[in-house]
Amino acid sequence: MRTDTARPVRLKDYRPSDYLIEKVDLDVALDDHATKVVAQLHLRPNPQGQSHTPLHLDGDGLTLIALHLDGAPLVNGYVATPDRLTLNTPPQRPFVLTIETRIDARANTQLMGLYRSGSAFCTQCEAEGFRRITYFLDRPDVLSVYSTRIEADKASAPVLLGNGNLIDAGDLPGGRHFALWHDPFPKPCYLFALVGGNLGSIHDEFVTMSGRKVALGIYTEPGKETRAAYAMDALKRSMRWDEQVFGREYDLDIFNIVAVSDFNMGAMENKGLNVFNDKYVLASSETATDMDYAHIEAVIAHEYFHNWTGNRITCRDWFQLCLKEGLTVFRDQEFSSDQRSRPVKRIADVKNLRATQFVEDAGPLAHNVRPESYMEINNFYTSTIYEKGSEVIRMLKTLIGDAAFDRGMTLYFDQFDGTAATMEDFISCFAASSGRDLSQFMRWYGQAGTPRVTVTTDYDAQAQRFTVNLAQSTAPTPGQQVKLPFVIPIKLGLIDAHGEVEPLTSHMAAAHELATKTFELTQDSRRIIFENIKQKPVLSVFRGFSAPVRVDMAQSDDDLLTLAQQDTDEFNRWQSLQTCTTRLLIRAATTGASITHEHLLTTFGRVIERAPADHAFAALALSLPSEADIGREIGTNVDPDAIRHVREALKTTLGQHLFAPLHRLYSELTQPIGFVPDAQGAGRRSLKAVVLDLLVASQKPEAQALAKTAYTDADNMTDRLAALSALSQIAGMTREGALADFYSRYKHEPLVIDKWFTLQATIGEETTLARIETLMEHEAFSLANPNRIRALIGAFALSNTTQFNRRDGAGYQFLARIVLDLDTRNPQVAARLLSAFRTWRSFEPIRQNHAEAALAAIAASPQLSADVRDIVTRSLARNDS
Ligand code: B3K
Ligand code: ZN
Repeated sequence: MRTDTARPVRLKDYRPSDYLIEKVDLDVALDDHATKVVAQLHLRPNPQGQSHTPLHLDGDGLTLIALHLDGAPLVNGYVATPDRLTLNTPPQRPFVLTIETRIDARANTQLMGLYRSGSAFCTQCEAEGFRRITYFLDRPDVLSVYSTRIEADKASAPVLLGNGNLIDAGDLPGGRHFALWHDPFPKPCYLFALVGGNLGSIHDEFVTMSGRKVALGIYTEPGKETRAAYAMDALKRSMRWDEQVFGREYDLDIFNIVAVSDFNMGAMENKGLNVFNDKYVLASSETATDMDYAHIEAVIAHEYFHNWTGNRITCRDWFQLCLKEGLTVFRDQEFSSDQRSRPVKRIADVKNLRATQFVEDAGPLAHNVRPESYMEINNFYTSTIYEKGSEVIRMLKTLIGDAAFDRGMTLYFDQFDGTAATMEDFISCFAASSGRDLSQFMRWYGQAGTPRVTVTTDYDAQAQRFTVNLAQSTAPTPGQQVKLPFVIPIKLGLIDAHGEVEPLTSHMAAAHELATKTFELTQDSRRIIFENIKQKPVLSVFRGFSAPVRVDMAQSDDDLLTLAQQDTDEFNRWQSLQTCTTRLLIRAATTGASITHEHLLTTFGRVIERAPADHAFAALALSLPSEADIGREIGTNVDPDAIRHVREALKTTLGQHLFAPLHRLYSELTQPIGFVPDAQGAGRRSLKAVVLDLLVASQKPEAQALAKTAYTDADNMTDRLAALSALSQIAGMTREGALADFYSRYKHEPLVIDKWFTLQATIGEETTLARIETLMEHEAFSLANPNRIRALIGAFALSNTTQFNRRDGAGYQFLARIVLDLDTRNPQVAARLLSAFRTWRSFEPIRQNHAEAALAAIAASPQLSADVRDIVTRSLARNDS
């Protein structure tokens, strides 16, 4: 564990490296406790750097065995510690440094560098894991050509995989064998990977647009390889899509994916050898839900798309992380939109953005899409970098138009291929392609926080004039008190009794704005006047969520419900109903107002009537805002129990009031159709789940009987889990019986048991914390496996609003204990769990006090990792520093 990173790394201190490593020849002899690594680094002074400086190579917990300079043993002139190797006066000409280290992969519980997962050795190097394998210039702007020779015992590790193409392989004496891999594309060391072990596999082929054959392989735990078929299909679709939409072709002869069960995050885009959390590869209708399939498709695409956005063009430094992540999320979102339903995908993405990024932006961990300093880079793989990073690119596309966006992307690929680039490099391509000055646009990268846009309207019937007033403001975030105005694209439309008002005319708007109906707010405020509007219209604003902002608009409930039924923008149809429901729930939770609202009930009734036309959309429309959504909108002095109470009450009201139509719809939806994991089937099943949930919420005994039947009769995991989830709403023996049955059915399927853990961790009852403590003793639970931790403890802390935020503070104390324990083993996962405290200041004072005490208890520990120290320090800091 590194505890020595007490100084922040700052963007403004960036300097090119004084030395470059052009070529790396690695020889790795795999062994459980003593893997021998011999690294030959072909170094030379960097003409762009300073000369005659010492050479500092990064290390992390390394043991140096031998060191040679140009083939001769080095006896002095160097200092080696576990964390650094320094050559005081390195040659000022090209030279070769040969470094031998030993690593204990079995003892590696951080899962960074070389470690064991199941029957294989594997690696994870991003962000700074390569330095746990050998001493290196571990920074993304040092690009090298790698050859990797891997040697291992043939019986226990028959499969040996590396980056690039396979050059040679063969048997060795003593039951050992080797493979030699060569990757011709210069890359930073964070993209290095190797795998060696006993793995099952499936194989396929892809012919690229220029006719080159690529051998595709997916490797899994032996016996599970047939479950990689959907991932393989998603991979081939991703490869084709990137050719068709971005003109990007794959560049090596081989593309391999390895699924492992112990992994700190989702997956990793190592060149030609992606390593995945098996959760994002393995799927069968019996073990995976539609959501799992959709995630697999998205993550497979994401990692594949990194080959161009991340690998061919990488980041100059870690401050530019959004250069690859924001852009690659944008690309995978576009891919999924093309493969499935675009509006449904958009709604899902926006829900996720608000649930993760808006929350981050409103609390102590808020940071720029391009941060300016960090203590621990691993804590910056956040929703702000990823999801907001993608939104910023989406806005850019909206602002400059599709054609200029496409030309800008092509320019970017042409100009920066093979380099380590910056955000300025990227944006300069779009400035060139659109002829626009994008300097104000860059504020999206340099200012944190979610802008708030206030919208008011005025209709002058006499003058037939409709006025829209827009104003923006952004609250201070840590370290940033003053915010300058952003460029905010606002897509809007006007709806009257006959539908859309068209064409729009305004003397306040530019011609291109009227044509695209995308208006730009670039100052603190702006007024747009529409003429010749014969009837008072309803404003539909931020269509398709055209900017990642919060909107304050005093629209009447009736106007919102009109939009919910009539807006031609599907996103806003969904949004308007959500906004109206959220308002009602907030009024009820904070003032005790009634939750019965006739017009709202009728609108839900209409959604049910229209559901057969678009199942997936109806499922989203019928889902109430989550407890966290409501809390986020309240913002301060939040009482999660009050929120849960009114939300459950509304569900019951809806379930009872609409029981008959819901029941009819449910009967239609339960007609057997067979399981196909496509958007259509998934939409139908998601609607069935939402309808069942509302029926059960009605508290009618016949509804519980429906859920029991649904559970028993289910022929796929999506339906079975939905039924179990509906049953778990009701405390009692039925629930406990179903949970026990589920465990006994799936006890040999760790990824399914994770769902079982999550379901129990998210029950909103006071007994849940005790249940979790018991489950931690369960044979299926392990603090060594990140998926198990996230499924049980992560789900509790991040998704169980009432029980994690218990008024007696027990949820906070529990998490603090786990974080301290886990920190000694896996700091990255511990820090991620700790980020559950990011909303602590939004609660009422009693909860705030408990949360602060729990954070202070963590901060008081003398033994914290850099990861946890960073999160706890920022979480406790006052906002005004
Ligand atoms: N680039 C990796 C994430 C690495 C996280 C390191 N802590 C996966 C991805 O975004 O595709
Ligand atoms: Zn990524």
